[in-house]
Amino acid sequence: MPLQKFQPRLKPAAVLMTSLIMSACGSTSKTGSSHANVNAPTACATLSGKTIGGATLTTDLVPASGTAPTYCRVKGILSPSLNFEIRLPDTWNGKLYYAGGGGYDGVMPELVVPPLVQGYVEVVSDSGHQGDGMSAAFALNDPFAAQLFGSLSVPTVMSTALKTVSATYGVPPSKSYFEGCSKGGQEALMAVQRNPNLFDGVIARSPGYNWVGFMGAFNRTAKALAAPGGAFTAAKTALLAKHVRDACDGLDGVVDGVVANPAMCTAKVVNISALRCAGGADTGDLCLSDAQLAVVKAWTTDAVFAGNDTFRSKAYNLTGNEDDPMGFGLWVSGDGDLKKAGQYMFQDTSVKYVLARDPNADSLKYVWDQNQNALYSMAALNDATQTDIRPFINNGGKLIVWHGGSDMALSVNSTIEYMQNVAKSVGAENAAASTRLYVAPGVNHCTGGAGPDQTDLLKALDEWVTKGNAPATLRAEKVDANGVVTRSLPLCQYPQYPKYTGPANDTAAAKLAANYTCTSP
Ligand SMILES: [Ca+2]
Repeated sequence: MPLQKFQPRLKPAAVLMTSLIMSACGSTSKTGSSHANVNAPTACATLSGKTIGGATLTTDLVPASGTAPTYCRVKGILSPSLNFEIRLPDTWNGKLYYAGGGGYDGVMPELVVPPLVQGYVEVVSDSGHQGDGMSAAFALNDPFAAQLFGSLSVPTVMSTALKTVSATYGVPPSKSYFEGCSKGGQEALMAVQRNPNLFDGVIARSPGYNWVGFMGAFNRTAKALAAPGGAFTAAKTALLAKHVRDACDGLDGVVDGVVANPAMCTAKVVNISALRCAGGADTGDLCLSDAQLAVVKAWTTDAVFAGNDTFRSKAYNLTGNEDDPMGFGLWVSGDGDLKKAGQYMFQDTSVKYVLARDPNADSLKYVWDQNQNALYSMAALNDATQTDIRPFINNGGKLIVWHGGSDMALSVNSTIEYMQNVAKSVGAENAAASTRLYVAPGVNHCTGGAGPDQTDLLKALDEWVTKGNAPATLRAEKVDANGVVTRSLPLCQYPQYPKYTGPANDTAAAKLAANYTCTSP
């Protein structure tokens, strides 16, 4: 079947809110059980007007469109304003797939086609409020909405979804999975930590799990960019990216626009000071001013704040992909117009509506850890930083964590640090038996980028949960608008990276996963 194609739109909110896309070409499961005769029209007829779990359901039959099959769309609202949708397939495979949201949520996630094609019941919600995914305004005067957003919407909606599945098919799902990216990745880890029995398997992609830390890092970088002479135009970003590629691209065995082995791309190798403008003032597009070098320094050093030891965000790597259209300009610099950058917008709305609780507050003058009560409150709501996930593991849960190596929204190094701390907390044996960490080189936030971004993680998770086939090296593909695979790489278990081991100076060979070997750095 054709692979799902993600169409990137050049807005951070859109990226965050439509970031659940993954390729999938697994065959449709056929369970042959008693629910096999409940097709989508029957499901709609069964559920229309019913009140389940406190929500009165409305249904409509959505006809097949493009790659999406016919399905029954069930809508409901849990009081006061938690909107959810349950999407019931024509032929149920007996399992449930819950897709996470993005940003500050507030909108219903779009249909994720591959799980529906595979016969999953699909569940989504707006997380409890309606609004702009780039705005935290909902949280100012509605503490319940803030709690739903932070941690309660998923278990609340799941309670109703499980009852709805049983009412439709006569049996609950045999397995339930959660997958989300960015805020959805936070929702994934939140479920693992606080509702360890809710899902049999969880996929956390590019998780924004350390809300206090990553928003604080956004604030620090924004201040560096706002300093006199600190602004980064697209030309400055292109200069930086090329400098990094020239130094590091070939260190993984092939010059292909992807720095796949960041461990070798050290500060010494990059030697960023070689870009300094003579005298330190900005003298044009061929060098960086001292203020711009200070931005790079902020970007590439850990951000650590007063208070709890989880109030931190790891440094970002220089990847050589800073000039990607979905890279540094979109997320960090705004190409010289800071207030258009995703990170600026997120930290600004967080200061106004969550920390300072003053819509007129100036985030660039706000000291991130000046109000410890505010930080602890934000962490209590949103931080999924617990590392002892033994309740989830002991319940048989399997966790796949994935992060794009060139993510310029959330640092891949923070995710690596979290998983290293999980291993310390649960023990290496538990971690190896029940968790996996993959870093996809050259991939942007959730999707897109120079590197192959598509891997069927749901299929890997399902085979792990249902058959005990633990995932090892997976396969990542880059797919063009026509569904054609244009490049592939092995998706290696961290800390391994795909080292090129094919013929030299062979552009075609460099595009094939078979010519790479997962290698320790
Ligand atoms: Ca390379």
